[in-house]
Order: sequence, then C-alpha cells, then structure tokens
Amino acid sequence: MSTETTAPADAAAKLTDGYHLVVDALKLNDVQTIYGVVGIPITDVARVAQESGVRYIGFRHESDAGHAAAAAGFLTKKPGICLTVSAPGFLNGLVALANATTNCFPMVQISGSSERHIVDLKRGDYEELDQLAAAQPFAKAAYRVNRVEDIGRGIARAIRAAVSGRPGGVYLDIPAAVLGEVIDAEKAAASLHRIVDPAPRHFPAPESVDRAIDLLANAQRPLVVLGKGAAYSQADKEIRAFIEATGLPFLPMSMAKGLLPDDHPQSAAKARSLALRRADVVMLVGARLNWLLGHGEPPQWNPAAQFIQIDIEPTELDSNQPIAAPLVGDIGSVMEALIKRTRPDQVRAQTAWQHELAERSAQNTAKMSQLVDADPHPMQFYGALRAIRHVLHDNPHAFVVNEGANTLDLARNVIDMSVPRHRLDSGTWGVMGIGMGYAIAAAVESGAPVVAIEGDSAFGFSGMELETICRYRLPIVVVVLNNGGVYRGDGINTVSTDPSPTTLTLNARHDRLIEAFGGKGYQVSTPAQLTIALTGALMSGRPALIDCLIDPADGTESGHLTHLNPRGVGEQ
Ligand code: ADP
Ligand code: TZD
Repeated sequence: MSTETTAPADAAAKLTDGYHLVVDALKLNDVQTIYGVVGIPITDVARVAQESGVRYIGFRHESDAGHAAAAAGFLTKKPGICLTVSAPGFLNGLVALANATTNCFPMVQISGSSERHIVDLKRGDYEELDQLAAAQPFAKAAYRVNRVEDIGRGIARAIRAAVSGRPGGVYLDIPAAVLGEVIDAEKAAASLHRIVDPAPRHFPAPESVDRAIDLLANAQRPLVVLGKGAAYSQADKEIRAFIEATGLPFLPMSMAKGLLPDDHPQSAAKARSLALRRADVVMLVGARLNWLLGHGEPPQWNPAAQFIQIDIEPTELDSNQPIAAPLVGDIGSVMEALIKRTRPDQVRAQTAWQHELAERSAQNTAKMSQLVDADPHPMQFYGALRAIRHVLHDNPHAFVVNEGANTLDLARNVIDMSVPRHRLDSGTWGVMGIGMGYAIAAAVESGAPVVAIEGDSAFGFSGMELETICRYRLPIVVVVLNNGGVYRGDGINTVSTDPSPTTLTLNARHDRLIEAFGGKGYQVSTPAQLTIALTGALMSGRPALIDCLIDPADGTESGHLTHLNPRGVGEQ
C-alpha cells in the first residue's frame, strides 16, 4: 500500500483518508463483503477492507463481480457491494448494475473515477469517462462524492436508495482525488452515519385489503402467483400461512420456487397453462405482468380475469392490465394484513377448481415422466436433468444457479425446489453471464453448496471465474450441459467453411478448464455417470466442474422462446 495515500499508523497524527472512510462507512452500515476487481484508483479500498475485517472477493471480470453483488443483495435483503476501477472497469460492471435494477435486486456499484478537472474538459485522462452520466439511465439512482467529508453521506444515500421501496442498483462515483484526500480523523468519524431502518415497512390501507379479500372471496377459480419479489421479501411464514389457511392454488415464478415446496399439494405449477387460462381472480405477489407472464393477455390468460397486485412500487400497477385491487406495501406487511382481516372460511378454493387443476397436474406429470425417464444415447437434456434432480433431492439445501436456453427452460420445470431463495437464474432480462457470479455470491453468503446448471454457451460468458471459485475454495459444482452450440450443436454453414453462427466446439473438455486452477474435473456421457460425479463432487465440498456430453441435435433454437425470433423473408 502506498504510504502517501493511507493513514499513518502513528495515532498521534490523527489523520485518515478517503480509502479508510469508504470502508468505515460500509462497515458502519453492516457491509461484510465487497465483490470487485482492483486497479487504479481503488486497489487500496480492497486492502483497507481486508485489514478492517470486511471480506473482499476479487474477480476476473467486473460483470461477474457485479452479478455476485446483485445476487448477494437478493439473498440477504441488504445491498451487495461491487467495487470497480474507472471507465472500462466501470462499464464492465454496469451491465450487472442494470440487470440488478431490472430484477429489483439491491446493489451498490462503487467506482473510482479519473480526475474531474481533466475528464470534464475532455483533456484526455487515463480511463477518462463521465461515469455518473453514463450510469444514470441504468441505475435506480446515481451519485458522485466530490469531497472526502461527503463519503459517509454518499454511502448512506446509496444504501438507502438501493434497498428502500422497490430495490435496485445504485451507482456511487468516487474520484481518485477524493479517495486520496487526507482528513482529520475525528472530523471524518463525525461525517459517517449508520442508516436507521434502511427499508421501512409499508402498510396497506385497510380498505385496500378488504377490497382484495372481497374479490378473492367471490372468485370461482382463484390463483396466487408468487414472484421473486415475494422471495426477496423474506415473508416466507406469512405467505405460507395465508396460502395454507385459504387453500388457494399458487404458481411460483422461477425464482420464487421453494417459497412453498414444489411438491406442495396446492402448487398449480404442473398445470401452469390451464391455471393461467382459467383463473378468474389472480393475486400477484411480488410478480410483474411483464413478458414472463405474457403481459396478462389472452389467449394465455382468461380475458375476464381480475387482478389483485401486491407490490411495493405503486407505478407498477396498471402497467399491463387493469388492477382491480391494488395492494401497495411490503409483502410481509400486506400478507399480515390479509391474514388478519380475512374471516375464517371467507376465502376458499372451490373444489371443482382444485380438481380441475389436480387432474391436469397428474396428466402433465405423467407426460413429463415419460420425457425425463427416457434413456436415449447419446444423453439428452432430460436424461442429464433427471440425474441432477435425483442428486439435488438428497441435497435440498444446495443452491441452484441456472442459465442457458434449453438448459434454463427445461431445468426450471424438472428441478423442484423445497427451500426459499435457493434458485437463482437469468431472470427478467433472460441474461447470459450471471452463472459464476451468482454461484460465487450464493456460496460466499451462505457457506452452503451450489450447483450451477449451465448451457455450454451460457457458461462461456463467465467461465474464467472458475479461477475465482478455486482461489477461494468455494463449494461450487458447475454442471455444463454440453451440446456443442448456442441452443444446439448441429448448426450447418452452407456457404463457407466457417462454423455456423450457433456452432461451438463439439466435445469441448470444459472439465479441463477447472483442472488448470486446481479444481476437480469430470466428463460424463450418461445419467448414471452424472449421478455419481455430482454426488461425489457435492460430498467433497470442493470446486468441481462436470462436463456432460449432450446430443448435439437435442435442443430447440432459443429454447421456449423460439417464437420471439422475428421471421424474415421466406419464413412468413
Ligand atoms: P418475477 O420475475 O418472479 O415474476 P418480478 O421481478 O417481475 O418477479 O417482480 C418482482 C416485483 O416485486 C417487483 O415489481 C418489485 O417492485 C416487487 N417487490 C420487490 N420487493 C418487494 C417487497 N419487499 N414488497 C413488495 N413488493 C416487492
Ligand atoms: N448475450 C446475453 C448477455 N444474453 C443473452 N440472452 C444472449 C446473448 C442470447 N442467448 C440466449 O438468450 S440463450 C444463449 C444466448 C447466447 C445461449 C444458449 O445456449 P446454451 O444453452 O448452450 O447456453 P442450451 O441449453 O444449449 O440451449
């Protein structure tokens, strides 16, 4: 550490600096971990953090560090912190900040930046960029600290903005000169403050609650949709109590799986299409009516459906469908109010509706079993997922991270969850590249094992973080469903000798990548081998990667989203 920029050990001097203040302010607000990539001007922030007992996890790319911070925010309900260097490092992290904002995960990206007097006159500085302006459109809020004595205020403001109301990504710009600024230690300490009640509870009005209860009470075919906002809210007990007391069927969105176990008798997940098409009153709990729910439109939905929406963000309501009963508040408080104001037996699921759903669930389960239990050679997605499901069934506390196209769409349906907030996936944007960052955050924040189920293309976006996983000896098993391509591995280029646009290297040895860093690699070609490898890897608690050879001809272009590809000439 350079001696000019840090506080002298000599207490008599009673001086401190921006580096120390950043860490002191984070610590005062209970930040325990920083995810980042070091370089000018923030390397000493990471060093001071370590000295102060704040964990620093160093990544190979800022997107991955940012995704880790975002996942930490989702899992802990406290903003995850990502530390980046100026200009290119900042921009690399920005995709994760934007993704966090889109997914409503609380996160703060703290970035060093170059000299203001050079940047603002565009004189051409090292890593010159107006980062505050660049971050603004992608963040829930963006701030810059211009004086060392404002660091405490800046961090308090960033944390408050990230975690209160609808959570999101916040950008905090700290120029190099501010980090190096020296300040009297007493004055510095007085400039910091600990935020009181960072995400205050938000209660709904009683008449709003009664309006929603009336709608549910008069419904013939009610349905509760649980979204990742419900998972985030950590109101597990209240959600479960209301659903079980009323007997209402529920449908979890992918990251809400496990809030109630997927094998719960009231789960309508296995009759999803029917439930959406037939429900007459739908209660959305922390779930937006965006593309993931077909915007609430027919034919996917009953055109006569009436919606109740529980959300902390009032402007979300009516964004796609009229909301007959808005319930604005935090999910814990709203569920509590619903429980309190619902009279015994006032809300019940009709038996005919329960039977209709149960019958369709049984039919769909039988169809799914045929697919999952088949054993074609070479191995296909379903066979591999059957093996993973089998092992995860015996390890319910393992976190599941999931990205890819077919890998995502099929795993979401095949892999059941029984513990809340244990599934992390591509989310609202359908983004590739979250895999290793999310897996690292889950392992770091929980200490529990993680299984990352990855398409081979998806894995490539953050694959270099295998080194990070090995360096920190994290209990992460990466399972690559390797069919040698983006979506499929049998793409053909009919016009030249170049590989087709969807082609990747066939039979690539992803297992060898982790061996380069001291982890354990496996390559398997049957479900039985996969079961043995995954069981062993989880038992060892060590970093591992299992490369699963999947039939290159298995999979669909864009997975379940084929219809979103615009059709050009000749395809109409
Ligand atoms: P999914 O993709 O699982 O359907 P979304 O990300 O679309 O879920 O929706 C999450 C919603 O949850 C957002 O509209 C967000 O405002 C809301 N939300 C997040 N946290 C809370 C909370 N604590 N209380 C109420 N609503 C919340
Ligand atoms: N880039 C980013 C950041 N996000 C994306 N979603 C894409 C590109 C486009 N894309 C998808 O939507 S899925 C996917 C890409 C590149 C990878 C699909 O191939 P895979 O999965 O090997 O990961 P499957 O299971 O073989 O389909």
